[in-house]
Parts: sequence; C-alpha cells; structure tokens
Amino acid sequence: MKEINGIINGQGKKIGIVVAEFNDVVTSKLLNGAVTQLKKSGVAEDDITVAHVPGALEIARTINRMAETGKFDGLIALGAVIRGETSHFTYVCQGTTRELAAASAQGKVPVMFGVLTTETVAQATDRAGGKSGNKGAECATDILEILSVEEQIKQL
Ligand code: INI
Repeated sequence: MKEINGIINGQGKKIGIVVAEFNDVVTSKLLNGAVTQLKKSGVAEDDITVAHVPGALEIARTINRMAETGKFDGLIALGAVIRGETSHFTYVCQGTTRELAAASAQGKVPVMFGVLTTETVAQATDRAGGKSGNKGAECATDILEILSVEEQIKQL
C-alpha cells in the first residue's frame, strides 16, 4: 500500500493571495496571518504576490486570472462576508463559494478557501487571529500541504 501525506515546505514555492477590501478590519488580519505563516514555512517574501480586490464577489475572477498566468504554484482567497439585514449576504456567500470551489477544482492550480462567512463581526474577528485561530494562517499551511501531496502523486 502507498500512502501520501503532505509535508509543509514552502521553499521555492510561488504563492498568490487575493484579498477582499470589504470588512478590511478582518481581512487585513487574515492577510497578515497568511503571509506570516507562509514566510515561517519557508516561502520567500519575493515569491508572495498579493492582489487586493473590492469585495468577496471579485475574488474568484482575480484568482482565475492569476491561475492562468502559470506563474503561481498555489493560490489563497481571503475575504469576510458578515451577515447584514438583507439577503445580500446569502447571495455573496453562495456566489463566492461556488466560484472559488470551481476555480480550485477545475483551474490549473489549487486554491485555498479563506473566506469567512459569519453571523457577526465578533465571530469573524475570532477567526482572524482571535480565540478561534487565523483562517489566513490555516490556508497558508494547507496550500503547502496540498502542493506536497500533488508533487508526490506525480512521482508515483
Ligand atoms: N463583500 C464582502 O467581501 N463581504 C460582505 O460582507 C459583503 N456584503 O455583505 O455585502 C460584500 N459585498 C460586496 C460584494 O462582494 C462586491 O464587492 C460588490 O457587490 C461589488 O461587486
């Protein structure tokens, strides 16, 4: 039996991040968590590219453009969708989730989903460096893990 486990080693890896400006009190913390963790894991600062977009609904399009360049090994999508008083929240969540899942499943490179969808600002803050960790940092580790798994699959 062959078993594959990803290892976390960012040396030589080129990573793109797309981060939404909407709810930037939260998304700036996700970005900080992602960049800090990538660097801790061995990714060179020059190998990290960050694209800022207006809101969650614009993330997938920019992720797709970055994927098409062939210049990135992996991509991270960061955003925060927080429930307001209208159904807009639902549409933004559904659109963003569906498009990013498609980008990762069908695009050239893996895409990590670091878009928080929460009821309150407090829940989002908890997940952006607060008591429930930092989703951006998790995405940084996860992208390196999946890249390692894919490399090992190619070598079978
Ligand atoms: N964008 C977000 O990133 N988070 C939100 O919570 C949000 N809400 O609730 O409206 C949001 N809306 C903006 C949207 O993503 C687009 O940027 C905008 O509609 C322009 O296309």
